[in-house]
Amino acid sequence: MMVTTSETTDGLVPTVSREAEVGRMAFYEKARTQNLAPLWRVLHGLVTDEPRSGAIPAHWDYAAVRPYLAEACDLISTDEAERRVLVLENPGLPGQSRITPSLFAGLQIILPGEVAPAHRHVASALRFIVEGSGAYTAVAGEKTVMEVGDFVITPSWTWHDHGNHSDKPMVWLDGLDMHVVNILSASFRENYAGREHPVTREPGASFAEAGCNLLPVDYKVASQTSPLFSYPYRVSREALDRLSRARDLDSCHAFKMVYINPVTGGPAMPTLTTAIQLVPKGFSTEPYRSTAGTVFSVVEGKGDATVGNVRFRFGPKDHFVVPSWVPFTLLADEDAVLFSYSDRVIQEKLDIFREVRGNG
Ligand code: 1HN
Repeated sequence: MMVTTSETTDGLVPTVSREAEVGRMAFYEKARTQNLAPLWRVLHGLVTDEPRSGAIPAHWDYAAVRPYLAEACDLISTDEAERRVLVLENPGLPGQSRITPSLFAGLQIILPGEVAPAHRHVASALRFIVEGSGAYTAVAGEKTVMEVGDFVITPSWTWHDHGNHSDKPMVWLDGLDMHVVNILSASFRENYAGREHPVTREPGASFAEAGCNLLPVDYKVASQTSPLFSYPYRVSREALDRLSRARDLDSCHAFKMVYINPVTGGPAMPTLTTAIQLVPKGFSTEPYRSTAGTVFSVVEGKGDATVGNVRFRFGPKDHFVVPSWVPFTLLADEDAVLFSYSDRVIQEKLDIFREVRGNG
């Protein structure tokens, strides 16, 4: 009997019959001694008809997660952990520190008085603030105070440390591209000699330089990452509010804006597409799917998300993931604001991004 692609689920996708394979096993074993392997045994698993990410739809209710963050604080210090992060692991990819094959997501908690020591790495990171007020992150010698809903960038290979001088814990979502860096075997990291990197710039210096529709006259673009490393929520929230009055909503995204690098007009980060969206009360988005698996962090509002066959409620501080090529809809009971990130920008650079609007 011919075994076809769709009948197999084991990753071994023969284009040939299993019976005929028996007579070839000795050849395969012999070939293996010369580091040779037959492509025809794996071809359709390597080059699939459609995306097969292995990631499955998943969601993390903040009410369920928060006690684990608290318990982690009792069990380990930031000094010992370096970063006290609980990884949001996709249940379809257990033990791999992945929320999708290409994306890392984790929730980091830092207590009053703690410092997460300075280090740098090739992987770029984003922070999206979930709980607390007034802790700081220092990036390349400039401190930024963080508030709920702020989006903060740690560009590749920049020294960064975090500290909490407030009187409450602070929690944020960490999104990193290290899985992409690692598949390209391009990872480096190092610790800073001291716990904290010296502060060399005034707070707000980057905002003055690049955040006011002005640039220093001889400004030179130094990297593809936005020099604005903090995008405060009060600014993005107001933009969404005004946009919702100025434009018609999009049937699949309602009001969705991507964070950009104001110096280049390109995406804020070279490897991660980041966005903030408003789904107005009572609105239900049309089904949408794309090849860019996407992580969501809910800021405001409640509603229902349907991701493939999985339906769940979402509310503030919840997280969920929509894997590549899985259709999803959002229905808001109240005005809902969601932050999201994906690897879309990489796919666009490679000319491989695909999306389908509606029930296509
Ligand atoms: C990292 O350096 C941070 O700097 C957070 O806060 C999360 C997850 C994996 C690897 C490095 C940080 C991280 C991380």
